[in-house]
Amino acid sequence: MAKSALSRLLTAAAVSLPLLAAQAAPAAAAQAAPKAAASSATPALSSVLPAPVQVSPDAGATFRLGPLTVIRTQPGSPAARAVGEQLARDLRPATGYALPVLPVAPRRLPSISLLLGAGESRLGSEGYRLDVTRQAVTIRANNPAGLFAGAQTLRQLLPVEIDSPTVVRRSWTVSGGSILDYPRFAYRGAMLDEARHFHTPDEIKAYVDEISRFKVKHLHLHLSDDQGWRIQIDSWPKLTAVSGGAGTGVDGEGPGFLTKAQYKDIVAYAAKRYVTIVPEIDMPGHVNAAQVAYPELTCDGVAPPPRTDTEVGYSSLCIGSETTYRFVEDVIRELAAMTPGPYIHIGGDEAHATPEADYVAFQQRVLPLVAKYGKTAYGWNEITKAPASNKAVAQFWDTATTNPTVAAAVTRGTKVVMSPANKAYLDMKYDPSTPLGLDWAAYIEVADAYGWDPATRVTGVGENAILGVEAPLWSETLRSLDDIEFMAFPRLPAIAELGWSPASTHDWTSFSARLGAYGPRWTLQGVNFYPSPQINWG
Ligand code: TNX
Repeated sequence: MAKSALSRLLTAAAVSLPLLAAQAAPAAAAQAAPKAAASSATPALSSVLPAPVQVSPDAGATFRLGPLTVIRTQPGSPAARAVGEQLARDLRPATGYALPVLPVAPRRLPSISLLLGAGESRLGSEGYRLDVTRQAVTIRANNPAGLFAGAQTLRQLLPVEIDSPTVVRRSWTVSGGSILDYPRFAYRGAMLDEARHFHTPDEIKAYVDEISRFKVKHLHLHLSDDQGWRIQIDSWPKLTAVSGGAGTGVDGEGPGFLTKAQYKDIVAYAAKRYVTIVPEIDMPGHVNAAQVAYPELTCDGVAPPPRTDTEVGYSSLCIGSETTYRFVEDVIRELAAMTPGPYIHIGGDEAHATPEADYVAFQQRVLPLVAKYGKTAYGWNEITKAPASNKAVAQFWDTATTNPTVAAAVTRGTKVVMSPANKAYLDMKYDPSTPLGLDWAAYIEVADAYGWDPATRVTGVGENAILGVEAPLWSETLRSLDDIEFMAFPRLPAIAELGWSPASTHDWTSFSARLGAYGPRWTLQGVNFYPSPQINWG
């Protein structure tokens, strides 16, 4: 509602301005124009989410994006060109400008340049340098991923109306100066639970668009659980035929699953936004849906009833059965074959129905299977009970700040992604009045999501052990994209900033001001965000 009202207003403003200018007395037009057009100022160079490493403003050097602006990309680099084309597609709707993408910029035309060969090793593979002068915006990076990150920064440096889906007549200016920027952690992720409620390929793509603006680089898809199985596996077709069918969501909703073609299409779509898909098949617990489809995956061979409630911890694969490992290997092989990213997530959480020794035996066989198919094994922190986890990535979801098993694994080489449930879980309610979500770990307001440091959170799990952070979104209570957005925003940018920005920039006053100024962008994008009372929305 707010979205369409605002876009109507903006459209009306865009249409009425020339009329005003033509009809009214010059003095009246001069008064009306700035009021209607300048509903927001040019953002300061320091207003970016997540906070950049270094910002050096130059008050004398405002850049003006105009109808003649061209986007120049590194000659000979199709990837740089693709980032330029994407940036042009992002900036055309609101500006209405042509923004041609060229390998050279004609002299004297204002240009946005995306250039490789930054020659600065500290920028790494994702960093960038952004320079704004009167004539040009220049983004330099070592890799196309850095150009994409710089382009996301540039979008935020343009006035908020740049996120309008329709043309807005205003002056498109960027504050002068330089930004030097690169991530603190390599892994910055979000997770979406496809199993409890299925979310369509279009909804997943929309989420990819929304998270990639904040330099989030991984989307972990939780593709199986007790209720449903959401990814096509050719060698076990009943997984989706039965457990991706009607009534397989929480409360009997559904159906839904991703075909291999849809999955590959999502992978390719995400890759264009420098987002890597991380698929998860949860085991040896959370497998009721698989056992409904294939009773031979239970120890007694009897199919359990389908489940659409939200209980956890009651199902287990049959650890002593070779059928189990044939199943697991088939699934991992097919998943690895359709996943170009480096990780296969094998779950491993809440296996309360699997005896401890069996759990370890299972992981000792399964963790190496992921490596056999060329991928790095990734699992919830319980996998650190198994010695084979020393080459894996463990996702810390505990609410406690000590976990000796995880700390011991770290000394053996295990890397950790931090997702403490009472800080990083996007499915937790903001407060008791939040209509969606759960509250078993905590109420998580924006200040709680932002108010922790991944490198000091857990005893014995320091900066060097940490691969990064991830914000999981479990979907027991979430159906639509609106629901997803309401829980993810505005907390996702908080987690993104903990993953990207140097610890030295951590500051609630700064973060909350930048977040507040971002609100109107979500409104213009049609993103349903929670208007937290902790934030002064711009
Ligand atoms: C715990 S956290 C789970 C999920 C639930 C979630 C709800 C974790 C690894 N497992 O099965 O969906 O809580 O917040």
